[in-house]
Amino acid sequence: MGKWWQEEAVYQIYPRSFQDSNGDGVGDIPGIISRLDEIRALGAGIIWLSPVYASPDADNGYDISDYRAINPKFGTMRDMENLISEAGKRGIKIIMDLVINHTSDEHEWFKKSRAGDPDYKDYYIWKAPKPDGSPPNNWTGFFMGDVWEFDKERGEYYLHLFDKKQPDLNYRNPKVLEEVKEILRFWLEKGIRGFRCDVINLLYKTSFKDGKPAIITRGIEHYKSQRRNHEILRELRRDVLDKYDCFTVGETAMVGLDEAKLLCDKERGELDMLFYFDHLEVDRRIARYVPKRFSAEKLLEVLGKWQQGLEWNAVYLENHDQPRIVSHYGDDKKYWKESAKMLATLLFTLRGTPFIYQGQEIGMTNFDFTSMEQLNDVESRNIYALAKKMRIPAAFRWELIRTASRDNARTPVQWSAQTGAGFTSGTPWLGINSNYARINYDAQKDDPDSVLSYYKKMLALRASSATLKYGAFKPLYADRDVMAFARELDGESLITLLNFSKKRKTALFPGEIIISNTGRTEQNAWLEPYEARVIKKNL
Ligand code: ISL
Repeated sequence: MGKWWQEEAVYQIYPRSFQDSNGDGVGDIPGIISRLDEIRALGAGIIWLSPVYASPDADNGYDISDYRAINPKFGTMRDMENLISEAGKRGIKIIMDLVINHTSDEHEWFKKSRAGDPDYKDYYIWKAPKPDGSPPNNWTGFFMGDVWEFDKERGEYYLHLFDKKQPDLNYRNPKVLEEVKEILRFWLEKGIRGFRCDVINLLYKTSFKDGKPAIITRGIEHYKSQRRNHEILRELRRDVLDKYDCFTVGETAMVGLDEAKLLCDKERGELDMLFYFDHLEVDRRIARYVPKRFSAEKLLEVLGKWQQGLEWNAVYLENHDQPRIVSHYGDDKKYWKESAKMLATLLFTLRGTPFIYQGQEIGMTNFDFTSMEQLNDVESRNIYALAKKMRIPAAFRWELIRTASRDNARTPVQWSAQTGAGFTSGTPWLGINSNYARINYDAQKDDPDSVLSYYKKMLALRASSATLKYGAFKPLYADRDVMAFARELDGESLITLLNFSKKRKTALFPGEIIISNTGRTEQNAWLEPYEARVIKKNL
């Protein structure tokens, strides 16, 4: 038996798109409470709640204006306490998003800092302009634009790696870290059992020299996983987290394996696990924006590297920043159901804590928007504007957005075939995919052959199998379309065999089929399009 956060699966909720309870078109905390039974029925024991803190929503809550208050769109502090206790009654623990690289520019700290208040003036990263008035250095940001914003009131530039409404905190100022510790204590005392730590490897900026030439995030070598960043994580652990039964999962931007090994090293005590991105970018260049051909061989190579390189992984295929996996590595048309189940087979047979993103369990697909006006995401809008400036043709620009936009994952959860998809009785804040009449929770909940039922079966299988939870990972075979790997423990081997293509493929690993997405129980020598099998063998 491992720790509780190794035994359980996590369900990520992006609150504004999960369940609306009051008809204002925005999901809310009472809505989440009304769906706890569905999450329990799925088999997840932990919820990761994307930000619900007070926020002007320039980046949908990842710009926090008060860490101790709830965004009124989502409810009240009482609703939040109620959620923690209602979840607890069902055996579900809650972790929150911890966004401490930056705050909102509407946070009190920033307002005071900008005004030059002596207690707050060094809470953020302020620099004088160069003699010609230009920004302090040549860095570029994560949202495809400038990282320096000139503030007239203060007469200086402030740093923002993300949107200009997300100024970066200054971790050279020891007071900032003390504030963060207090915020952690505040939520842990309320019964929160851990944190997903937003861009947690970017906290400390060691130098402000110009960056090396790069297309995006020029300058990152001066602030990614710096020595002091590691120390900060250890300090948070020692002074706060160690006093509670909780865990952390870091979201680590552009992280490499060597860096990750340090961040997750048990003895060092920095993070319990982390999210990397390599496995979602095997068919992409420049983060996720330029396509290249998919290869199962490449995917297995990447997965194998991380599965074997780290003692424990955070395993995921979707989140609120990524396109839907069935539209990405699967087929959201003819083989929608088969490929959604095949990808579930992959997710739950890897070694680590599995993370399911809302809607993934019913095979939700990318959005079906047809124009930029339908999008909300700040990153997508910036990329579109940049591409326009670069004179990239309109059709190509749209293609970029369509395949990679973060809004693909942010359309409301499709609960039923009713108007508003059972998400809202009002006008949804972001368009609902018109396939909701076909793809929805109600249509799947009692159908033993549905994607949802398959997720439940896979979760139950993982829960009952020490080999799937703790067995060693061993790559077995891969080509462009097919992959096979084994999980091995105490003389048992469970082999996952997956077809990522629309073609029939020859492949055979002898043994007993314990689950398959075709319902097949007898072995044969080929795989149907997107077929998945888990095969048991004694070693
Ligand atoms: O999206 C990414 C990977 O494909 C990365 O660029 C990176 O994960 C991301 O930009 C950082 O994301 C996190 O912090 C952002 C916020 O907008 C995202 O929603 C959040 O997940 C700033 O807080």
